[in-house]
Amino acid sequence: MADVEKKLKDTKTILVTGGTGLVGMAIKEMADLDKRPDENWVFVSSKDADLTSEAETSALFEKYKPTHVIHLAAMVGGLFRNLKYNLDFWRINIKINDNVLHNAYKHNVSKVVSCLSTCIFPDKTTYPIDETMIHNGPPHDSNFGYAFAKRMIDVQNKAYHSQHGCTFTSVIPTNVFGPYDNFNLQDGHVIPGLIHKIYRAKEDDTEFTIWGTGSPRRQFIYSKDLARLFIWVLREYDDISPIILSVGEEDEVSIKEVADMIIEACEFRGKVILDTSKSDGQFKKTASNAKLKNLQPDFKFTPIEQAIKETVTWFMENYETARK
Ligand code: NAP
Ligand code: GFB
Repeated sequence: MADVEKKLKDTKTILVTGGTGLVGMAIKEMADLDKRPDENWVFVSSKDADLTSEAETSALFEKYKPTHVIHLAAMVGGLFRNLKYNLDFWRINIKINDNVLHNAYKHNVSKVVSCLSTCIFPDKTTYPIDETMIHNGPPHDSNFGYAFAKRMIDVQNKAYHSQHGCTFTSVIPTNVFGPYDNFNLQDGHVIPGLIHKIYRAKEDDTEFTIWGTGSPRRQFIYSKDLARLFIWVLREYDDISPIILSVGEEDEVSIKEVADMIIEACEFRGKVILDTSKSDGQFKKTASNAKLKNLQPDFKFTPIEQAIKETVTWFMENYETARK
């Protein structure tokens, strides 16, 4: 009996908020591939609890009694959704983050890993950007609501640590893409948006339109690579200061270059247009992954062309059910 009790006592219950999204689904796939006997993973969405509600968040924590939390749930979107709804991005994400972190504290969760983003860094900055620079000036104006809400997670983590000794930390992913992304043309990010547009250009035999000049630069991380790194952070990284999870500066590509990779992956032979009437957003947000490389020197990222091909294949095979 003692053995069973010990096993139960040592079992970690890992609650993943935002568990049905792009990043959550990738973490689920990677956790399933690397099962541990002492880990019980629970993936939840807004159907399980609307985390803007304190009561629903508290009931969720009561129900699952998590020992660990990966906190992904957020109002998320690409440049054009952020341009339209900066107030909502601020209000909704502030509520979700306060409810999740305060319930994690109240329910004695031993570790929380939350999610920031490389787009929250100061717009006027030196490059490459690193983890120490989050609060060194205002973010790009296109997404200030989201950016300030995300920056407050870092403040909250420091406050829960200094007042209560909590191990609440965060990761700072760069732009993520992969299966289960949001392919909605207005609200989604650039890679799913371009994949959806090229799919429709092929179907309707029309031209393929890239918004903006195509010259802004981004570092893109495949969701499955991010998921493997997230699981490592949950298991091994106990510093409360954030860690950037990104490909290297040398892997930064322009929007036009990534569009060309998608054209190649989709074997599109039609006309390509650059609609320069649309915003370019932030020109670049080049981040350093030196801290990650120092801790995980052997980590291998999936080559972007392969990751894009896998994402295109997933979208075509799941077109009917994909978020679009
Ligand atoms: P996503 O695909 O839009 O998924 C968002 C998840 O959050 C969904 O499971 C959604 O559940 C849940 N959610 C949203 N509002 C909620 C609410 N009020 N209550 C409960 N759950 C709610 O987003 P993602 O791209 O996976 O992003 C995950 C995390 O990574 C976010 O914190 C985001 O800020 C961060 N991040 C993303 C990127 C990127 O490029 N995608 C880059 C850097 C950081 P429902 O579907 O039920 O609403
Ligand atoms: O992924 P994205 O929407 O967001 O990329 P950001 C926007 C860039 O891609 C701009 C160009 O330069 C757009 O002009 N682009 C070209 C397109 N075609 C398209 C298209 O069809 N759809 C979209 N969406 N863009 C976001 C932040 O910035 O980064 C969010 O606003 C979030 O808060 C995310 O953190 C990671 O990379 O510009």
